[in-house]
Order: sequence, then C-alpha cells, then structure tokens
Amino acid sequence: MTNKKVALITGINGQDGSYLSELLVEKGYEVWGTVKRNSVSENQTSRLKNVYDKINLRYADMTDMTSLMRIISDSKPDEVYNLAAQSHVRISFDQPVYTSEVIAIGTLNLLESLKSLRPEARIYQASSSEMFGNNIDSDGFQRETTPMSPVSPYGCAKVYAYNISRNYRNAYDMFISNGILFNHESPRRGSNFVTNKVVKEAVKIKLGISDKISLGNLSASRDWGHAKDYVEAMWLMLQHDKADDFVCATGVSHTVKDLVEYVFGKLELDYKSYLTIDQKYMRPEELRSLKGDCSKAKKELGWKHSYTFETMLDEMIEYQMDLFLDEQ
Ligand code: NAP
Ligand code: G4F
Repeated sequence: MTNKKVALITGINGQDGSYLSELLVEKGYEVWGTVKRNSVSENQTSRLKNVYDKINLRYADMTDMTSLMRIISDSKPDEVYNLAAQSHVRISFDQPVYTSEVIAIGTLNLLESLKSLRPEARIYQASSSEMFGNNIDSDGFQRETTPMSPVSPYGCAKVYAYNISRNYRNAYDMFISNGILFNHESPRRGSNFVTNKVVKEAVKIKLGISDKISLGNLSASRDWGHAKDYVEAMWLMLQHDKADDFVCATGVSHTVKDLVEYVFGKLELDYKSYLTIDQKYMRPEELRSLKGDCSKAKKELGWKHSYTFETMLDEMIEYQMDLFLDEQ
C-alpha cells in the first residue's frame, strides 16, 4: 500500500504533459500517462526523458473509450489532467472531424469513463483561449466571462469539451475545472507552432544552414507565456477548495511580427532579408487578437507567471542554438 497521490495525464508526451509530469513526480505523485500509437515510436517519449523511469505509460486513444477505461481501472487516479488533443489550429481545418472526435467526443469518453469508474477523481480540462474567437471585452482583454464564438474547428471542439465539463460538474457533482489557457510555449513546443518555427528557422539562418523562412499572418497577436508556469496553474486548480473555471495568461500581447523582430534581432539578423509570406500558412478564418486577464487565478489560486515573452524566447533560442551546435 502506498499513500502517494495518483495522477493520470492524457497526452503525457506533449509539451504540457512533459512539464506537468516532472512537476508531479517532484511533488511525490505516482504518475500515469497515455501515449497514442504511432507507426514510428522513436522520439515519441523524448520530451519525457527526465522522468521516463519514474512514470507509468500505457497506450490509449481519446477516441477509444475502452482504452481510457483500462488505464483508469489500472491506475485508480486521484487527479486526472485531460491534455490530449489534436492541438494545431490550422491543421484542424484540414482534419475537422478527427479534431472534433479527439477533443469533443474524446473528452466525453473520458468523463463517462470517470463517472462510472472513478467519480471522486478531480479532473482538469485543458480549455483554450481559442474558444473566445474574436470577442474582446471593452478594456481589450478576454476573461472567464467573455462570450465564446470560436473561429476554427479546434476552437469549436474545445467549446464542446468546456461545456460538457461544466455540465458534468453540475449534473453529477464531479470535481471538474477548466483551465482557459492562453498560448504557452517552451523549448519543447512542436516546431510547427509559430514561436518555435521562428526560433528554429532563425537559428538555422544564423548558423548558415538555411537562408529563408516562410510564414503566414504577421499581424495576428497572441498573449504568449511559458508552459512551465502554466502547468503549475493546472495543479493549483485541482488543489483548490472548489471546481471552477480559470483564465491563465500574462496580460501582455505581441504580434507575430513583434515575435519575428525580437528573435531575429536577438541573433543580430535583419528578418526582411529572409522572410517570405506563404498563403498556405494562412487560416480560412483567423483569430486576430488575444490578451488575457488572469486576476481570478491570481486572487483565488495565488498563481502568477514568472517568464516574460522575452525570457521565454531567450530560453528557446539558447536551446535551439545548443541543439544545432551539438549536431555539427
Ligand atoms: P501537444 O504538445 O500537441 O500535446 C498533445 C498531446 O495529445 C500529445 O501527447 C499527443 O500525442 C496527444 N494526442 C493527440 N491526439 C490524441 C488522441 N487521439 N488520443 C490520445 N492522445 C492524443 O499540446 P500541448 O501544447 O501540450 O497542449 C496540451 C493541451 O492544452 C491540449 O489539449 C491543447 O489543446 C491545450 N492548450 C494548449 C495551449 C498551448 O498554447 N500550448 C493553450 C491552450 C490549451 P502525439 O504527440 O503522439 O500526437
Ligand atoms: O502558434 P500558432 O499555430 O498558435 P495558435 O493558433 O494561437 O494556437 C495555439 O494556442 C491556442 C491558445 O490560444 C491553443 F489552444 C492551441 O492548441 C495552440 O497551442 O499560431 C499563432 C499565430 C496565428 O495567428 C497564426 O495565423 O501565428 C500565426 N502564424 C503566422 N505564420 C503562424 C504562421 N502560425 C503557424 N503555426 N505557422 C506559421 O507559419
């Protein structure tokens, strides 16, 4: 018998899952996680290298309820963090049905499984600022009360998952909290998201490995924080005395052009010599601007972020630079 708290993380090998598993292992949790089957298994757990020997991994898929039931029965979790998703907004226009099945029906599969097998577990649902679409309050911020009018299949699916989580919280008295997280990045960010794409390509240009970068919409703005700060908020939400919904954001917004200028400037490069705009990176409908007000999380959870836009990008640049220099 062990007195350790047990946590189950869906999508444990993603960016957030890897930081969260490190945080929970450090806090003394027994950590379980789901990994999706890929034809190439090499590198699938590379983000988990710091905790690989200390966690329990099982194959499962959000679209396969039996696989979720199996890992819940085996792990008997006290806390469940539902992070699994097809999380790329532009790709959700190419794969709208799959994205919805994983995020919307997948979340329902998980909640139904937990309702039957582990109704007392505390559940974190990975909700997103993409749910707001282009709604902005009159002071320029989005917050928990801002209306949601999503502008992508991904955003629509996340609104379903958010609502079904609230519904199960109220209808069945389950402890389910939605974290409405604004964009968060890190050296572990997938390289087809704009921050890591810009960092990686700029480093390659600096080292003479490449001489161009193609991007889409430069005028969109985002509130970018660091994933390490945001997984702390996920944990705090499940330690709170009641289940609720919380925005996590930095409150500072930058355009994609600001991002490009900062990263290339840091590497002493003039981005105009290398940048082309490619229509294939534009979205059929774009979310123009995000800036979050996280006063509620600050007040009720005591959460605050430690990284700024600049310190987060500095860490990402240093990481990519070391990676390429090691390879050479
Ligand atoms: P990520 O790096 O894309 O990780 C997503 C994880 O989900 C990966 O482990 C992925 O496995 C897994 N997954 C994908 N499809 C699955 C399926 N059908 N069944 C089971 N697992 C599946 O995303 P992240 O940045 O860590 O984000 C974590 C969560 O927060 C996601 O739900 C995302 O939508 C949400 N969110 C993220 C942000 C952000 O800015 N990062 C902001 C708000 C909300 P593979 O790697 O094998 O595909
Ligand atoms: O980095 P992105 O792909 O992130 P996006 O679409 O904001 O979504 C991320 O944040 C959401 C939270 O708001 C999460 F829920 C979601 O899972 C994901 O983590 O794009 C950011 C901006 C967009 O406006 C996009 O149009 O960058 C613009 N952009 C311009 N050129 C590009 C590119 N985005 C990508 N991925 N690639 C480009 O070449």
